[in-house]
Amino acid sequence: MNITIVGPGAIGSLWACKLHQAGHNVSLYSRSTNKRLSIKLDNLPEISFHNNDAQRLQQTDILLITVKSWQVESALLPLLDKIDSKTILLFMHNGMGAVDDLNSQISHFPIVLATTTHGALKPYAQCVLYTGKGQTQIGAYNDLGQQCSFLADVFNHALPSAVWNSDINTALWNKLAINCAINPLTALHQCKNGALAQPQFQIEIQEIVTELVQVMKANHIQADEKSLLNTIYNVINATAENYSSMHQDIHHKRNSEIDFITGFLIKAAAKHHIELPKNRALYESIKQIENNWQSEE
Ligand code: KPL
Repeated sequence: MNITIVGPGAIGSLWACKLHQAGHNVSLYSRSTNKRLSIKLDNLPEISFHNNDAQRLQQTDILLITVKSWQVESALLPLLDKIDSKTILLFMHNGMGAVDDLNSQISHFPIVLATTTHGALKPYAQCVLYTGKGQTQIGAYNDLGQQCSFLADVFNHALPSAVWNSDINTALWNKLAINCAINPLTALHQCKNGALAQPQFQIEIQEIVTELVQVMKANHIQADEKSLLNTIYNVINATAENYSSMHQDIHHKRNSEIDFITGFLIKAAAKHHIELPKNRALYESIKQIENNWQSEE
């Protein structure tokens, strides 16, 4: 298939290499002005991809958008009049709400959402390391997207395991819950994910989860405090040596995804008049750090 990856960061680069190895015709779209970009996956020989090639974009079957949630709109809007209306838009990022914000402009395309737990690290521009095996769940966002369940086979063949989930919204809410618990705390305490297993964080994590479950239930997402806590501690332990994406963003003074993680949760709660004192405090602390850099500039 012809696949274009918009935003070859760590996860985008991992998929670019894996889909290329699986025999697909992969090209990239990025901020770089180079016509070709090379990426080396682990110790394998580097692969040279076409970058920002309008003709390849026009012929693309799948547009895999792996930019950060707050970059989705600015990365995608300029490409819309350059792609065929049958092109599948496949979004893979942390957080929720970015596609809702754009929906009125893209609803005529098949739209598919994905969430992955594969680990990838991009230590420098031309290199990506596959740091942890995970699972990818893919599911339809709109009616046209319902016809795209074959994508699970395409992605599973390239990098197992990938499954089609007919209730992707629940999968995304569960990933959101994990990110709400781990990301702001690790960014504020400047620690690895594993540090959150220490007893001093237990009450805070419990409070975050109690609020999450209230909002999930109000949004008709099945949620149970005990099993959600269990899932979160499993991720904390499985990714103990990782720095969360929000920790890395804040550490490098980049915009974080807080508006699409805790911010999305707060907006969803407000629709049901639910107060979230713990999550709101975390949201405001991260926003304050970001605002301080802006006023320094
Ligand atoms: O998704 C993640 C992130 O860092 O954004 C987790 C699951 C917390 C792993 O680090």
